Amino acid sequence: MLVDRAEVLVTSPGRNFVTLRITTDDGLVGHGDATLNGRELAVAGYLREHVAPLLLGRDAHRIEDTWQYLYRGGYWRRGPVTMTAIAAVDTALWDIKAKAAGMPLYQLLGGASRQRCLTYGHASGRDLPELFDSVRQHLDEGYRAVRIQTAVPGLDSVYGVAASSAAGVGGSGRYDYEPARRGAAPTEETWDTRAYLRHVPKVFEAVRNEFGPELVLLHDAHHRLTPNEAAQLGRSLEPYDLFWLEDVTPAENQEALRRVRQQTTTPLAIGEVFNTVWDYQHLIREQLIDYVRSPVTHAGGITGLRRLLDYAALYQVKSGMHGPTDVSPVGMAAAVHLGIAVHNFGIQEHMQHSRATLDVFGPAHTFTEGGLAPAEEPGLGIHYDDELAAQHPYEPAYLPTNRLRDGTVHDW
Ligand code: KDG
Ligand code: MG
Repeated sequence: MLVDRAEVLVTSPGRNFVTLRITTDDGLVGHGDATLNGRELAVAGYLREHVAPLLLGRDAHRIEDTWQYLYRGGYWRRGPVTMTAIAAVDTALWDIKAKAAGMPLYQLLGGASRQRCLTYGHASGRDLPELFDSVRQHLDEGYRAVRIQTAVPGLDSVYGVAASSAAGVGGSGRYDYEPARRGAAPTEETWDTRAYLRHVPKVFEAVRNEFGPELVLLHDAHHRLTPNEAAQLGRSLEPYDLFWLEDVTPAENQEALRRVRQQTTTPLAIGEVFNTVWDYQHLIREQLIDYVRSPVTHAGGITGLRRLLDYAALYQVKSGMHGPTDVSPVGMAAAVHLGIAVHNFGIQEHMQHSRATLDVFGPAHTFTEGGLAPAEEPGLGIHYDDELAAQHPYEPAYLPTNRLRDGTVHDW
């Protein structure tokens, strides 16, 4: 079973996606997500120019060897572009292996450890009535866990808050928030930490009063706080029993989390911008966090993330795989197969893709009773439609940037 073709597919059904498709000489086809939001063509170029030629003629069954060959053999290790490219190859090879075995991928990963993967959606609102509506909409759709993001008085636009409840994703009418905006350069937002820290606890108090103690609540601080500010926020949210508080500080400095951990019992999640197990080395070993946020797509694929989750399991740290719209349906399918199989699954993020995106990728995983379950067909359960994909050519899009009120660039 040799690799015969490796194609890089770029499409933009409402937002940009990069997919690697590997075909073997006996006609099996595998897909891997290679989408890196706002830097899509860097990964597409890396794959096309430097990886695809190396795959031709390789034994498609040798997944671990191919992973090590691309990781160690490239000399320049780690980083989001490299690890997203490796992830795409790895995922496509697992898809092929599962098809060759005639099994859904999760069966090769050890079989199901649970019936479905508890999933959280994105509730947001510019004010409390809009936020409550958004939570209710999620509850109506079956969600049992929601992330709460809210506008902050005095700031025009805040991470995670949908601009309009009416627009929805791809006109679907949902409230989901899409941070990447089409255009030749990023938009700019303004940030004020003190205003944010004053406002957020009041919102969580209101949400708990309205929806009661059972509903699973999460929040993303999106890398914006110092360790001390993060500790203040964690403490002020303790009465509202969060499932997790995410990305409280910028991720590079692992030491920062020690200070936060000493000050609050609110559970902590971090790592959507990490790429390998090494990025978590101290955080996990010292039990400074509770959940790892890496998705299959940005952490070296099924092989890379499985390695990380096995290490995390030794310290009772669980998965919390990143699942915004920039993780394509291929990345989501991989997440659900891995999530259903590993013992230390925590929760799965799920921002809903637009109808146009789902039509291009044809994912076969399902959402019922608040959770995602993998496709029961051989492989990942992806049915990529080339004709539909070709109707949506790439358009540049960027994540916003952030500035403090005095003009200083701040973490977005
Ligand atoms: O591409 C960046 C987004 O995926 C990110 O901002 C979303 O923080 C995010 C989340 O938790 O989903
Ligand atoms: Mg996040």
